[in-house]
Amino acid sequence: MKVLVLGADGYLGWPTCMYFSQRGHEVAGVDNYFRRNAATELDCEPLVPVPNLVQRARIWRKITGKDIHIHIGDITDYHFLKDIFKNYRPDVTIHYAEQPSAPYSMIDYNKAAFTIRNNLISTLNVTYAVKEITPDCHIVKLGTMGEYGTPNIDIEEGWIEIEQNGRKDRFLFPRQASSLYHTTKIQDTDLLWFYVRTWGIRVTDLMQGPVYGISTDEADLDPQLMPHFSYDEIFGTVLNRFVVQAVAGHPLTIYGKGNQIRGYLNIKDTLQCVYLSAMRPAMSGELRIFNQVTETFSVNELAKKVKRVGESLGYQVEVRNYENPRVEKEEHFYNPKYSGLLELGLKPHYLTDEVIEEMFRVVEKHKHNIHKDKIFKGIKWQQRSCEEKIEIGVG
Ligand code: USQ
Repeated sequence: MKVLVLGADGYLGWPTCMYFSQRGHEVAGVDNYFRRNAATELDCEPLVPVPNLVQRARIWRKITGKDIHIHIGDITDYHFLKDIFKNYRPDVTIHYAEQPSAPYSMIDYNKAAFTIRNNLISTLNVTYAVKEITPDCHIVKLGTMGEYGTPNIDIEEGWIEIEQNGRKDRFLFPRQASSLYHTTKIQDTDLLWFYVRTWGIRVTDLMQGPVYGISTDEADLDPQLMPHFSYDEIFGTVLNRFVVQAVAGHPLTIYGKGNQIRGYLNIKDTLQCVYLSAMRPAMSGELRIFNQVTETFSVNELAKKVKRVGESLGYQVEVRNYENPRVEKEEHFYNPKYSGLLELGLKPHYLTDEVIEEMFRVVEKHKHNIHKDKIFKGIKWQQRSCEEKIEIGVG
């Protein structure tokens, strides 16, 4: 297959490029370096500095003899994207090219406007390029479990049948997110559903939970092939942050009561899920939705696991409840269904103590890169004043 990965420089994008390439597919990766530039602007560099995308593709070729074609540019520029489609003609486009952070989207007006513009226009452009140039190309789009929020009913896999006054119909499952970023993902889903109905394109929308992990089979071939692994409050996901905090001797930062439950998955399983989706495409005129998680935990449960493993390795791990900077429910029902990807053949890597220990081992090697002051700045969903924003150094 000819695979086009949009957002190829990110935490998931680069491992995805290598995963497909390793399995014999032709891969092209596109990125505008948003994530690198934002990390520099906001002083939140990843744990391990990674070479740029062109350099990583060169290292990959040296090790495996395989090419990954790189294009640096912004897919919100339609002409740039259209040219790539015209020249490359992908069979599948994996769309990760979005601003992926909930805290980033809540910093201020400009970041909110950027998130809306970037995420919605990039999705619009992908659908247009597919329609105009490669109508049969399957779009695999990364959505988020956060689209559903935390409703007081079971979360179905994308769709729900509703019976009302003796009549029935099937709708997108109700969505109500708790950040502007997550809200743009709801809007993406709506946009895709509109174009699926109208143009008959084929789309898989993956509702992914927070991802953890630093190792993949391909990344482990060379330290320079590692993913962007963030531990800061803006781009780091909770379990990755907790492991770094434990190694750094920083208290684990539980927001609020810590009873927030989410569905999690190992980065290795993200790769499998995207691969399985690409190999078994949605049909023309189908918006196929999978809930991309392998198990659910509360924040307290994650902290407990990290503390237990950390202490078995000789660390003193303190767990602390911080005033929750977010507006989210801290006690809620949570019961998502997630059988679709298992039925496609997903073999989950569950969160065992051994997996957490392996994360500790990698983080330990790069301990000297941890800046404790990047761990918690307190980006609030409801900032009280401009002064407060300036204090946290992101104004
Ligand atoms: N949390 C803490 N302490 C921390 C960081 C987070 O208690 O130091 C809590 C949050 O309040 C939240 C939960 O942990 O209740 C998950 O937070 P997160 O930062 O790991 O994940 P989130 O902001 O929801 O976003 C991440 C990815 C995003 C993806 C999403 C999937 O950054 O791209 O869409 O996970 S989901 O959460 O299912 O919507």
